[in-house]
Amino acid sequence: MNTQKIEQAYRLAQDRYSASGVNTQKALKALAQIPLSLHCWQGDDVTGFENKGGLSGGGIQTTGNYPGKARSPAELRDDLEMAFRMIPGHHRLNLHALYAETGAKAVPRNELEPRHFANWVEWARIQGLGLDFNPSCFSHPLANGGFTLSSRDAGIRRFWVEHAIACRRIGASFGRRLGTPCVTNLWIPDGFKDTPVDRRTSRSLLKESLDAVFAESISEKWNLDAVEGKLFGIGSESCVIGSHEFYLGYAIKNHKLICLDAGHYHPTESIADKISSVLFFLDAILLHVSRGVRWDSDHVVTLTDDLRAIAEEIVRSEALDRIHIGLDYFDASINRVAAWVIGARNMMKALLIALLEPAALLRKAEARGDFTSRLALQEEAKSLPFAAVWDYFCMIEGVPVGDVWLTDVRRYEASVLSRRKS
Ligand code: RNT
Ligand code: ZN
Repeated sequence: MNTQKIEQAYRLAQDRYSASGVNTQKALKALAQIPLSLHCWQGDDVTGFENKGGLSGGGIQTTGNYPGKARSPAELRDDLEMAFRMIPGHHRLNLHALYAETGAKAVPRNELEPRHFANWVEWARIQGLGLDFNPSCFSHPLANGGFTLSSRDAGIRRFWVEHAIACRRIGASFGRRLGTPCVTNLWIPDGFKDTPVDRRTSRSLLKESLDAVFAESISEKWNLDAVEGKLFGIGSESCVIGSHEFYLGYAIKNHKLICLDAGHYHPTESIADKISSVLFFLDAILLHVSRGVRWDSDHVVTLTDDLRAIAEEIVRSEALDRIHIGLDYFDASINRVAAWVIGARNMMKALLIALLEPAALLRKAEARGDFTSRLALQEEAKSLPFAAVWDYFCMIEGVPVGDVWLTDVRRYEASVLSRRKS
């Protein structure tokens, strides 16, 4: 697209917004400073590089076999670089323990060390990316029974406790090396397919395990611990041990971050409404922005009302520095680089729309109890020319404007992805 036209359209939009009391320059400045944590696992369907066989039971499922998935850390990093070139702003990368590079030697997950992520850290440093981290308590023989940290088997519990301890240390090493705290998020698949009779024992085992995981004090300057609950999963339909209430309670009592995953609640329950509540009781939160579709919690993020509501609450919170925004979805049925780009651009777009909200007018109307004006203004705001501001943002950030990025990704697909034989 023609640079001058993008600029012209932006100037017109700027005037239009300023008539509603909105400063577009200020919005763009704020947007450029909001990092997203891009999840590495969209690039290879949560496979990792431990064993060639792919997911080996327990907890996570992807569907689809679109060609071209990354088969090695180097390929995954190439794909990520490609994706980051299409996403405006300055972001982070979210790694899972599964993505360790242990060379020829297999290293059990409870023995992982910072050195197994040395290449990732070096690459992140060069790319100017902060790193976030996750223990991988799934896709493993010891997760096959459906229980990890809450297993009735003390040996299995011990293994996963040691893994999570190792991960906190690895997270801290990322933080120290890159000079920005790593959010290390703990999610486990534990739960019952059918109705349990003793939820309490499982939950007390989980609590005990968590206490052991977090016993070592690690500076929050380098590592921030988050815990992620869920309503149900495949194979844990009837009861998830680490439920929302369990972890919210744990996080408040133990000074942890709660991770709110958009796909982990009842279908009409939105995490947007939770943000302003939990921020009273926690220093910081982690979001897993995702899109639930029926029973799946992890579709590619699209620009839905739900996403917009999440972005609005992030912006309205005036606590942007306490909200860590991670993406969490995986679709193996479409081009994986495109999936990253679509979801991340949508998150940024939703944040921009939220930053362009005629906030002062809306707040005034609400404060005086004028809900008619509030509704009228909210609806009118939906057709304000945010697209011109978005195009301009992409342009000044040096990323493709409009759907041009797809041409670039297709080219990459033809020259790189489609040559990968699995
Ligand atoms: C699973 C959780 C979890 C995972 C990633 C891979 O339901 O959402 O966050 O998606 O850790
Ligand atoms: Zn999640």
